[in-house]
Amino acid sequence: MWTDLGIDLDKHGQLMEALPVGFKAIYVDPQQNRPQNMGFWDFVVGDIHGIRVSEVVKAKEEGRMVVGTFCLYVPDELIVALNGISIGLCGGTNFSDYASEGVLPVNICPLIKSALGFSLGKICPYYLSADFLIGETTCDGKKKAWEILGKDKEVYVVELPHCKDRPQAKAHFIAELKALIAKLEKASGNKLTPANLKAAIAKIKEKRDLLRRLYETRKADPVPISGKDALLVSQVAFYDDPDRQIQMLGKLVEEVEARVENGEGVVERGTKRILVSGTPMAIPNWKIHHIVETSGASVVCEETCTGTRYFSGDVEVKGDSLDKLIEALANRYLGINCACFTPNTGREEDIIRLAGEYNVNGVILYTLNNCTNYEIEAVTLEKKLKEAGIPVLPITTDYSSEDEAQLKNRIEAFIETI
Ligand code: BJ8
Repeated sequence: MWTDLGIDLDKHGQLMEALPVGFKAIYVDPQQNRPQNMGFWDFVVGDIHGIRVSEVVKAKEEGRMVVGTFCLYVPDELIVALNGISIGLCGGTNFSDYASEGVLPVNICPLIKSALGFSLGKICPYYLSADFLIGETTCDGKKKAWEILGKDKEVYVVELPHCKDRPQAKAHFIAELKALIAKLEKASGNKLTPANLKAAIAKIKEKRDLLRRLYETRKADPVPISGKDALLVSQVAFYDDPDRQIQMLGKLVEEVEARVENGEGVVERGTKRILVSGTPMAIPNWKIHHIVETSGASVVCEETCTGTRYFSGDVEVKGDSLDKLIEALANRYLGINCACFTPNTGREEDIIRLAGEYNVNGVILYTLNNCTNYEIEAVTLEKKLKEAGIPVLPITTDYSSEDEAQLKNRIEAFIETI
């Protein structure tokens, strides 16, 4: 299978050796009393390029469309409705950076560098399996990255309106969704109908509802699941089969809800509670959560695209026609508060609301190096959070381990003061 996919066997082998070692050191060894059902997610990491890749390859052989995506603004519902498979391809490690050297400037966001490295370096079987990629016009780095990736594999770009509160923004986004639908119909050989779209909306809602229930349990003190485990659940949801996710998430949620009822936690009651807000944390980026949770505090919520932004807001269906359903999709997706929009005051409101709901002691504003949009918002957010009486620590970092000791000092000092 690897040879057919064209994988770089050497580099891929190195990655497969390194990942379990890192996972054991971060997830298995330091954590106590994890929910039993996390065993599934441990297995998924151990088998990261195993069963799921075989499933995707088999589905492709059976004629199903496989699409790689990089952003929450690409609606999974459309791909699922057309019997396609959607795989999130954002990169969360600097392992692959060597492969994007020379095609990207040094000072670029690590997420983009990583994703391009995995793709161009032929290390990611999901990328190699994809029929095509769907990019989007969110940040400048991504926009230009599509031009580079496009030389290796077809990239279809969805153009997002950047002033999303304007009335014409919705019309523009709907037109973009319709163009995307035409592309997906052609690639899949299937036709979007009100029936298959409604079924896909219901399936994705079921997955989001379970993630929402999981997050609800994190409002409890003691918290029944670590931030690291909750983050892993969200990271895997981006590429695993939605039906399997619904089944396994259902079991996990029942277990952690029972823990809340019994007052059982992974840490002692009264442990300091942290909300992390900012750029997404693609697998295997566990850096900040690991530092926080080995410094005497718990991450109880993430206002990120690998956190609340992933599941908040429902597709409110108000009619049976395809047009009404597409409009409902546009409404839900334009409600996501990413820093690539201007203005983006909804994010500020979200963080302050979440800080209250999760009863946090402090907020870490997390930004990946060279992510201008989130870095600029962090300056304003720091002031707003302080005005609201919420302790805040801004952190800008990348995927390397070089600054870990320094970050640990800063985070420990922050936790002591809150
Ligand atoms: S909706 S956060 S997934 S764009 S970190 S690549 S913004 S320079 S990932 Fe994102 Fe969609 Fe927004 Fe979410 Fe650019 Fe920043 Fe890098 Fe980023």
